[in-house]
Amino acid sequence: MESNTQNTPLSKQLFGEDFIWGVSTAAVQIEGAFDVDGKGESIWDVFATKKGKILHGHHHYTATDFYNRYQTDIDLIKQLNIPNFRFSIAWSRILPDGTGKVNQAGINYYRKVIQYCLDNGIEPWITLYHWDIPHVLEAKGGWTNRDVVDWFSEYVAVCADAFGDLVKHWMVMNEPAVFTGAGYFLGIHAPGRKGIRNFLPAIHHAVLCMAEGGRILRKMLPKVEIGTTFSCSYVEPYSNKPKDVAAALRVDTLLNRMYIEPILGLGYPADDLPVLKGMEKHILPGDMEKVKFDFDFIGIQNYTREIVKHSFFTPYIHASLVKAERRNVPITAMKWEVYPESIYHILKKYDQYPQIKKIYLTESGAAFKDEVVENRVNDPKRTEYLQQFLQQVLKAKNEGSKVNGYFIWTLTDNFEWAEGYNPRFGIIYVNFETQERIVKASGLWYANLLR
Ligand code: GCO
Repeated sequence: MESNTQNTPLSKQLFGEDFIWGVSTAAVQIEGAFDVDGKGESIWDVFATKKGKILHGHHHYTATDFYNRYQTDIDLIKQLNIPNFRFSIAWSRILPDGTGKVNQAGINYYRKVIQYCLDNGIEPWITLYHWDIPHVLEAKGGWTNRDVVDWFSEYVAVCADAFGDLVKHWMVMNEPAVFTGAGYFLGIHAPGRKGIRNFLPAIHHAVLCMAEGGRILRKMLPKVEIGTTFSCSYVEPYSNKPKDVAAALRVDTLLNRMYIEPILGLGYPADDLPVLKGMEKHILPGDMEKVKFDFDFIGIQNYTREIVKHSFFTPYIHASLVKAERRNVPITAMKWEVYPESIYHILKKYDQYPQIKKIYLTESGAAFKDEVVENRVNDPKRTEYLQQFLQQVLKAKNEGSKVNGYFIWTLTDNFEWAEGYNPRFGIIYVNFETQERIVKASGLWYANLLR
């Protein structure tokens, strides 16, 4: 039965006492300080030096200077009444050479951040891998080299040991579909590799690492809550023509099923996405057992929906996305369709997997052009998007969804990967010249909701 929550004003009580409210960030996008205190090079540090890879020649070398300003930003989180803060650890701060020598300064830094959260009554949520493998490991093949399972396992164990006394919520990985797809197939994100030859092994190794990372955390920290996060988009066919419907199924499999199903013990969905059959040569005996892990929660991240049609000329997938701009629908600064209903459908889909115990929405947000007027930023489109999105979450929750948490992407405007600094996703505005922060109207709205 569909419940009608569309017209109920939002309040946090409607989501229940134990619903988790938070905000999300990622190391590369905010920290800056890319070469200080013993940090090694990450793939993004190298990618940013390559001409034409990042729009306007932007780079993340300073970003929002969170490395030095973490206290200011955590103070702001507190001011906005946000009880949970999700951030990632930069592998190359902890293990500058990828493996081996541990950089104590890196550990000390994150312990200070974590302790400052705790001192302010904010619960830290750690993501172990948000797309920044050390460059030395990429030089040995990175995610395409099966040794990454050993490298990653070592890194996870070092972090569990370093932060396990303080941190109760862990996410092994952020959006494997994006870092393998954009980084190892399309070449538009670091490390900039292309082709199916790189993509297929990267997928399998990322899935192995997610499960292995989960096992290491559970063994070393039996009491903490362990999850991992996936990017999801609601996929619909452009028309009812069988070819478009079949194309939509392939894209849905690629975007929404390929990484989670092996983890849940269902194997790779190669029947619905035949190109995955090419992965067989990377799967060793026993691997399909190793890719399973019983996560305490699954993190879901959703920004939009995709409309798909058959495309004879697109290799492997024979499908293409019908761009939102061409569909005459409202779009964000990323040119993504504004479609908050997407999350309702996504939740319905993931609720159907009995293996999933709990879902947190670990990212959701929207980039719009912001303007500072008299030291204020009025961003009604963002607030409206976030409200409508939450209405859809509530609707699903009232219908029995396993969703029990929501983290806004993101705290401050930041480095949006290959798009540089132009798309602003923050609920806090950043002047990148002066590093001044201004809480946007959307930030005040969130603070009010969480009061
Ligand atoms: C993600 C990305 C974020 C992006 C956001 C907007 O996890 O999806 O990690 O880093 O900034 O998705 O594109």
